[in-house]
Amino acid sequence: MDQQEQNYHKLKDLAVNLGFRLFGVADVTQLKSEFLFSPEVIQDLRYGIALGFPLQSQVLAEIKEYPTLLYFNHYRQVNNFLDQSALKLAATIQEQGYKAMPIPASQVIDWQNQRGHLSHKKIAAAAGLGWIGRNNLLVTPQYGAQVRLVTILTDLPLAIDAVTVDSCGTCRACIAVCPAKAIKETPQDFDHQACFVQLKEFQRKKYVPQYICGICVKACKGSVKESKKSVNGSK
Ligand code: B12
Ligand code: SF4
Ligand code: SF4
Repeated sequence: MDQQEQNYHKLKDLAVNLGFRLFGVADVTQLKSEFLFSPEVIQDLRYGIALGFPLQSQVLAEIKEYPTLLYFNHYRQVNNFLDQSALKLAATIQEQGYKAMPIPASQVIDWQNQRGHLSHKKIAAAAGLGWIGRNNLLVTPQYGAQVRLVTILTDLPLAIDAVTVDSCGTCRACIAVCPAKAIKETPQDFDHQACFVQLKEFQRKKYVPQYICGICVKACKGSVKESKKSVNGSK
């Protein structure tokens, strides 16, 4: 096992001990031009560590035609877990003498274009955690789209995961349920604007105080049986 693989396994063990359920590593060199950071701050950070934590099915079960307050609290708690745990992992990397930048789970930097510092979904897809589904979300074999994500950028040399060959296949479960009709045959045709209008409407009606929904998340279940769920990756 070379040094990069050793680092990978050590970090994955730490991530699992912190409670993360999904772990993968991507080379982000080709993705950096899309990141909303000064280039000099991220120039040495070649690796994107993609981390995921699943949502509770019973919380999603309560969502019918609009997002619930229970889901809103759950969304915040999972974000807190992701941010806190990514911070701990990043601190461990820094203590080993490397750079590590935990990226907020859910922070908007550019309000006009509704963008975060970087796309967790895109890095998670590049790190082999899953694929971008028809619903425009990261879909995993274990949890479907019922997972939230966080990323750490680092220069700690790590083994890189392979991209998955899985896809939505013949499933179209999310298309029919979307109240905004935003979900189409391919993620490239996803209607971001229609989705955003719907989320603003949910907020205007005071169902939840944030732009969330959860309907297409609820529809997108993983195909792996509960008992078989485990932290991914065979490295
Ligand atoms: C701003 C934001 C929103 C905005 C706008 C979203 C937008 N413009 O895409 C609003 C409020 C509308 C929104 C809605 C939702 N959001 Co949101 N949002 C974000 C946030 C904070 C930033 C997203 C961003 O920067 N987008 C900018 C664009 C350029 O990037 P992108 O959306 O990833 O698009 C790229 C990829 O899709 C990729 N791509 C497209 N097709 C393909 C195909 C392939 C093969 C590949 C590899 C890539 C690829 O190319 C695109 C351009 O680079 C992220 C957190 C983060 N920092 O990532 C959460 C995030 C994307 N949201 C999330 C969720 C769950 C939701 C909602 C379900 C709301 C909810 N929580 O109930 C809805 C889902 C809407 C939908 N079906 O897409 C999760 C997604 C988790 C997952 N499993 O994928 C994230 C990652 C938060 C998290 N920490 O988990 N969101
Ligand atoms: S978040 Fe809601 S409105 Fe947006 S695509 Fe999913 S189901 Fe449709
Ligand atoms: S519900 Fe089915 S079609 Fe929609 S994103 Fe998930 S796997 Fe793909």
